Amino acid sequence: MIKACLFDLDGVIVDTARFHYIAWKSLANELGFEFTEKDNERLKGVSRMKSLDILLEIGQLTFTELEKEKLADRKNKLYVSYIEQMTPNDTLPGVASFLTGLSEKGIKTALGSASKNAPLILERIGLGHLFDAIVDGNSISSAKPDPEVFLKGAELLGVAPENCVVFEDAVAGLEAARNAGMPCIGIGDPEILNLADKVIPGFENFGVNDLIKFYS
Ligand code: B16
Ligand code: MG
Repeated sequence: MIKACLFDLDGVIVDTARFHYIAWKSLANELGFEFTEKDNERLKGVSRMKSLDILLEIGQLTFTELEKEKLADRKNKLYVSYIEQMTPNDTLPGVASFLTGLSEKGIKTALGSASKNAPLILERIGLGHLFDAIVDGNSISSAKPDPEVFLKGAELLGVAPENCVVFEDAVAGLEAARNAGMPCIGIGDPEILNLADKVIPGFENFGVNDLIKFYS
């Protein structure tokens, strides 16, 4: 029985992956190497510092921890300048009505994101009030695929992991859901997200009744 839904942010509620991509690409270019959209797939759902490590591995460059902090900060400033321009229109189709539908059925909701910028994004798109709990990169110590982000969300909602459903667009996020013992639905490509119970393209043609039916 579903009592709560936990949502990843980037790639599920909003499409901020393209902003991450152009900000990381700009840093890579400054450092003198190319960074492709295919390379960017490896960064989805991964923390900021882990993302930088992957980027530097692609560029075959090594830096001290202090230099890496500065590089990550540079990328983040550029990324924030993009997300500051976001409006409620940047919410992915069907998301707002799906969240409202859950609340009407008494199903609780939590955000489970790796992003430290989650509060700013929620403020820009105006959806913060539709979440009963928020867990993001500021409140966790272990990144996905560690289950901490989702276990913390379930705990804040007072719901057992097996009664939660996670919505995720990244493999690391689905692994985190599985590690938390939670059912999960992938948003995106079924071939990549094969750990999920079901994969949907988004919430445009998937309502709360479809969710309840799928897990009954
Ligand atoms: P920030 P999610 C993740 O968000 C992104 O998918 C990932 O690409 C990013 O590196 C990570 O947040 C950290 O983001 O730099 O804003 O703290 O998909 O878990 O909502
Ligand atoms: Mg994501």
